Amino acid sequence: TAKERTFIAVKPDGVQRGLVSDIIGRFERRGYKLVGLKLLVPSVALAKEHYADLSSKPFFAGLVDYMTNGKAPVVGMVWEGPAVIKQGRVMLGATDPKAAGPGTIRGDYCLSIGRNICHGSDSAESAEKEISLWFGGRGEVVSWASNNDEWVVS
Ligand code: YYY
Ligand code: MG
Repeated sequence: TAKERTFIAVKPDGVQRGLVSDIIGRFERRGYKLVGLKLLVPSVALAKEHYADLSSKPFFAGLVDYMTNGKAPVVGMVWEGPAVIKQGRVMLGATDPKAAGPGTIRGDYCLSIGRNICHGSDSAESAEKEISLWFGGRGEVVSWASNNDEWVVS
């Protein structure tokens, strides 16, 4: 639906490399609406919960350290619009950047699965879980009417 929401994050390598504006810009220009935005070094508990499905994987400890060690923060976002969960994943590109096509964020800017610069929810269930995990506080996700709405969605 037009009100579908997803959680998109720029990971520490994306922040360190100065790719925040590009990644935000791609979603903005597509016509999606920014309804949540924050910069933070996530706690270990938050990162572990965010990646709970991967806790048995050999790369889990390294993944949590990379996200939480504070060498750079994470930019967490909530984007809203038609099919944004699926299209957000398409815009990110394949998890392994070596398989990501040109025109995708990962295909354009990175080379290694362990430094793939961005995150996007992979389903309605994970979007709901991740938005409430990263944006717990009252008013942190903002519903607003864009003047572009009638020109983007009909
Ligand atoms: O959702 P997505 O980020 O595309 O991939 P996931 O399978 O959920 O894995 C999360 C995260 O873990 C991935 O973005 C990089 C890292 N990772 C890794 O370092 N090595 C792997 N073999 C698989 C995933
Ligand atoms: Mg995932």
